[in-house]
Amino acid sequence: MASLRIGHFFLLLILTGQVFAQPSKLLTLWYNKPAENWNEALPIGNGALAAMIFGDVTNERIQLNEETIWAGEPGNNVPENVYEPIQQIRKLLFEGKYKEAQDLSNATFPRQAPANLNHGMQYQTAGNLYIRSSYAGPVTKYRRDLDISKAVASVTYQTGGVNYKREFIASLTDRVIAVRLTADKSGSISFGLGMDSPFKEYQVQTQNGKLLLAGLTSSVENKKGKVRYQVQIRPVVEGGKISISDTSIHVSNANSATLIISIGTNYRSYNDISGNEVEKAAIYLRQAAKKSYERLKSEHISAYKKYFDRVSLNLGVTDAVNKPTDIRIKEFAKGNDPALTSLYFQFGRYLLISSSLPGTHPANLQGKWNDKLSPPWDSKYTVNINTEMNYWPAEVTALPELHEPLFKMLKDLSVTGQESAAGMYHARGWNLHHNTDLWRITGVVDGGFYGMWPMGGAWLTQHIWQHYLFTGDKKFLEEYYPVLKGAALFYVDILQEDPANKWLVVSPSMSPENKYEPGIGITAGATMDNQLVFDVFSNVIRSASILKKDNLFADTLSALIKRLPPMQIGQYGQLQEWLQDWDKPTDNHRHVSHLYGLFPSAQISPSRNPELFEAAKNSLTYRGDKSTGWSMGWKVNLWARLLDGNRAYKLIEDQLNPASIEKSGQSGGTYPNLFDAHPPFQIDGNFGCTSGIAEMLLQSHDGAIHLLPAIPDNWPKGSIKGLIARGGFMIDMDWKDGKVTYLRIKSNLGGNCRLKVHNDLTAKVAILRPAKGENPNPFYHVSPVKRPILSEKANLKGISVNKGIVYDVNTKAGSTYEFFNR
Ligand code: FUC
Repeated sequence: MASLRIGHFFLLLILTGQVFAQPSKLLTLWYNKPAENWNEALPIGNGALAAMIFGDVTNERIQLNEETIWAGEPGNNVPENVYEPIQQIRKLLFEGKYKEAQDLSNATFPRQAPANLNHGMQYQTAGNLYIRSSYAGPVTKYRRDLDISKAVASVTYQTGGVNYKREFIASLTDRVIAVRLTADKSGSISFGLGMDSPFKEYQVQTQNGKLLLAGLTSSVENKKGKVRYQVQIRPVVEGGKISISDTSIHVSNANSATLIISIGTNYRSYNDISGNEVEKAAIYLRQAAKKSYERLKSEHISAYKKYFDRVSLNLGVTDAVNKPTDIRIKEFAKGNDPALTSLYFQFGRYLLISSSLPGTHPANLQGKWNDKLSPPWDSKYTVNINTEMNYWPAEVTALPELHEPLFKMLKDLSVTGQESAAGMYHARGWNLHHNTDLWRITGVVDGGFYGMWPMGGAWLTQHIWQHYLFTGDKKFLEEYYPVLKGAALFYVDILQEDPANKWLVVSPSMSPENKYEPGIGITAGATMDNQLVFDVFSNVIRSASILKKDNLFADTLSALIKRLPPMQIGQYGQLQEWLQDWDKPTDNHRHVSHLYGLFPSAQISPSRNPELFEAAKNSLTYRGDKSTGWSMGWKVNLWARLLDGNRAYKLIEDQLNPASIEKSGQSGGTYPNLFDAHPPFQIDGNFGCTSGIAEMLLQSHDGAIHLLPAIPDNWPKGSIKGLIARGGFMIDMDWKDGKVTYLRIKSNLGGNCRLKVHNDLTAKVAILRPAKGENPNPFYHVSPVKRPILSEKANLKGISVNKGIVYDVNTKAGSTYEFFNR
């Protein structure tokens, strides 16, 4: 039977009495051979530590990371004496002298960092632990897997008549990595431990039964490498014998062994590296070593499940689930493996839990997984899309606590960013440009073409407001209000009056990384900037009113909002990317920045401004589908917002396409370990696609909870549990043929629950009323944007979207409501 849908599947269970596919099987990545390269290895992590498991039974490699091992030392990278050139660039832009403006920007902010500056530091690997064993006979029954329902990786194999198992966890509770080696015959476990690191200088030694690796990070540009780190590994062995040499530890004939791996650095905060790496590593190691492996593991699993189990997704199960994961990726295009999509969705949640726990740093370009000293784009924080995308799934897939590391980073940036705001722009408030790193730099990175984008704070602070909309947490809003206000204050001070239309615009800036003429991207009033400033100001106005403070400042912002440019529809019926009608329908640039207004923002809607909706669709159609991994991840969300489930699904297919290991460039896909390929590996595409799948099932940005807004033909039947809608509504739903067959809503905050569906619902208890007027629930208030300006040449055809049936339900905080297909 080629295709067993879930309904038949339970029948099969009863008939055969076999456990064919239990949840943990559906949530396991598995392979029948060791990883041949890093993109086949399996990631584990606890936010602070991360590891890649290769699974070679004779020479296991565990590649290790600790989140604060970065090149360099504290310090910002704000250039001096750039205010006057920036004024000059503004003037040139308003005079239409774009090439001169770009040339001056390139000269002011050179591509190579000048001697007294830097373009951000590298996130660096700690090194590798090797477990070396030799076996007399051949190894059979090999299996390597990662169970993301528990966050446990394992390798099992048989040799010499003995069954061996190795298990790997990055403990969420104890800040260590633990490796457990067992066998079904006593005295069978023998291995040697060794370590190395790609740093030129590092020391490996043994001390008090521990294997240690000590290192110092790299000096780059104007910064000295000052992060000291130490990896400490303690083997805890039952039976057998341990022998210790200067640089390695050997265990022979043990019954079982646990390796506890701890890593400490001298990092304390972005401006303080006075910590003691040896003590820090030792404290965590000592505490963890007091616990049995079984206890470490069970505490880890329950801490992990607290997050992971909040959401489950079932898109159907076919016998494709019986194949190894790498084969499933190769065969995904056949269209008969819906469970790979749900695995990929959950893998995104797994990666966020494993790389961004409360108290840790935000997930960087590679989450926390990196085997290099100089990784692609330094594996830092690129904030003109990538860092934001990492956090798109946080709220909707019920992981709001994991947003905290990003918020903490914003607090740091709201301090360091005052240096760039004042130093470069003579402005109050704070800002950053398109990159930051462990040291919270806020200056221009990679020169005056890519780097002249002063909008980092504008985009990142959207996450603060969105967290409030999903959780209704006023204390949080109060705590972060100064960060929001500081971001707005910067734009109050830097907006410039465009002489042609008297609009207020950001200048100089760019529509991220795109150009309108060969080599020229610098601009005034890019559409994305106008949308971002609109959101920054709106968020502060609404926060000030919720928190009953700062009336005057809110009034100032309201006056300024009226003077921002409207969105414009250009000659090709497209949403203009720039203030001028410069878009080319042949432009397939990976960034789709002007569509920020469609997603993640909520400025473009089929009911409120259908012309903009149509123009956004035209723009996305011109841009095409295939691109970098993250670009395709964004497009899944965008097509979902355009209510086109089949097109969104097509992008998922493009994403779940095998990526070749060697390639780097503009055509993304998926590696055998399910990591997203830019290529090379970049984690944002994983998170973007997870968010996109959620957007296909549920949206809550446009005045209502829209259920099944973009359901593709390939998902005729399914169920989702635990997604979150704005206003704190938790949604469980089953569907069939595009109709909601069962719906359960838990209201965390109470208030009006406006539901938009595509079939009649009925309820036993809750009272469903046809919706009337604006949604009175304040979390569903949408700030209205200006009417767009249309080019005379724009030939819009009008759109037709299914308006659905809209209900209102009064809800009480803490109550649950059930609905059925009528
Ligand atoms: C942005 C993108 C690149 C890459 C880099 C890390 O600059 O344009 O494609 O993802 O970030």
